[in-house]
Amino acid sequence: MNDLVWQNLHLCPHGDPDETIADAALAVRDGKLAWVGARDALPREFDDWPREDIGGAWVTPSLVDCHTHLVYAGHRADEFALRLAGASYEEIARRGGGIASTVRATRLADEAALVAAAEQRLTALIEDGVGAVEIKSGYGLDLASERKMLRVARELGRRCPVSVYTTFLGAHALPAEFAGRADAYIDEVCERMLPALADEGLVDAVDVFCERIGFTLAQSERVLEAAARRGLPVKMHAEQLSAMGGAALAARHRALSADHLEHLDEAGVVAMKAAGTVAVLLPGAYYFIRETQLPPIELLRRYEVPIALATDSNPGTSPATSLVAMLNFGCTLFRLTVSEALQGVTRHAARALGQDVRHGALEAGRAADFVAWSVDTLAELAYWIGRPLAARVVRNGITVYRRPRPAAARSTT
Ligand code: DI6
Ligand code: FE
Repeated sequence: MNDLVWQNLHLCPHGDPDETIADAALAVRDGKLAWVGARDALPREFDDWPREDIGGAWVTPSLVDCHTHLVYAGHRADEFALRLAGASYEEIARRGGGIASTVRATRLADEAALVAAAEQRLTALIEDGVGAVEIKSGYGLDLASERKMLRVARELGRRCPVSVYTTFLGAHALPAEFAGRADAYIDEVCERMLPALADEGLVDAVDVFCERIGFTLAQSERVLEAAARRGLPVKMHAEQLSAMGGAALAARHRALSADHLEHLDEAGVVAMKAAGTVAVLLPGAYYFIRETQLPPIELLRRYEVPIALATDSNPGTSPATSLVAMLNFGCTLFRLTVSEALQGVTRHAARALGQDVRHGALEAGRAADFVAWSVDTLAELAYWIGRPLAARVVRNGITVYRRPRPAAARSTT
């Protein structure tokens, strides 16, 4: 069913603008790519398949948002106003605001309310070209509430035309009931919460916020070890607000990724390179908290550490629901090239999820997940800010989103 040849596309099969096919075709069988290449090389076996003409549009793999906190209740616009009046993110967190305020709201919300709130944000991502998304827990901070968040993430994966990968971030912040007892909370995370949630099939990976306002290196390492005992891949929020050595620790534990990394040093870069750990940069958070310490892009380039970009979509430091906007932020703020940025939201982001066999490239055998863009050049994807660019989003060979054409264009045809 749905066997189809998509033709007349300007294909960028691996998210690398230096590697494109001007007049390409994709043959899709049972939702998977049966063949990818130049249209004039299409094998004879596809001659009598139905055709869908894409009109010469640029086509890339669907984008991968490899770091989000999409599931939560409420928002923090009030805190934003406090920050505009001079308070820092860390000060607000130390006063019981910040993550703790979203935890209070999320604990009170039921699953249906959380699904409804997150589905709006996820829909915005999908209509922006995202075909796979990571969703973290971490606003529950007790077993029942973390379970609720992860169940909501799984439900979003069933409802919405996108692949959802869940990450257990029980060690995101210290819940109020454990004030002054961080080690006891880490016991709870490692010995009770993680095993229970993993047994329920709710956890695809494990993350920890290694930071002055989060958890120490020693506490973070215990979380990584607990994940390893369950055979679960790990990642880490590391070196965001201070240099703690989290990235090197993550690399020692063969982490899929270390994320944020503004304060990463050369030893951390070397360790990440050796371990194959992806550097996930989050320019939305850098922008929103007006960070000034830049991640060490030159070092990452010199050691050829793969760089991914993600939204970090969350209510406190990155209320962003456009991964395409992060292309512009990554290029403008971090001076990434367009090529680095595009590969950062396709193949490197897929690798940061440990899902590079499934997502982030268009090759025979993979899912037919791709986006047709209304741009003349790929550089426009990193150029426009806030302009909807995805004309058509295809998942498993089926169009799941088509951007309505403006009324003026419709009336002339
Ligand atoms: N780093 C972040 O940027 C988010 N979490 C984290 O560990 C912020 C989460 C929030 O402020 O709600
Ligand atoms: Fe984050």
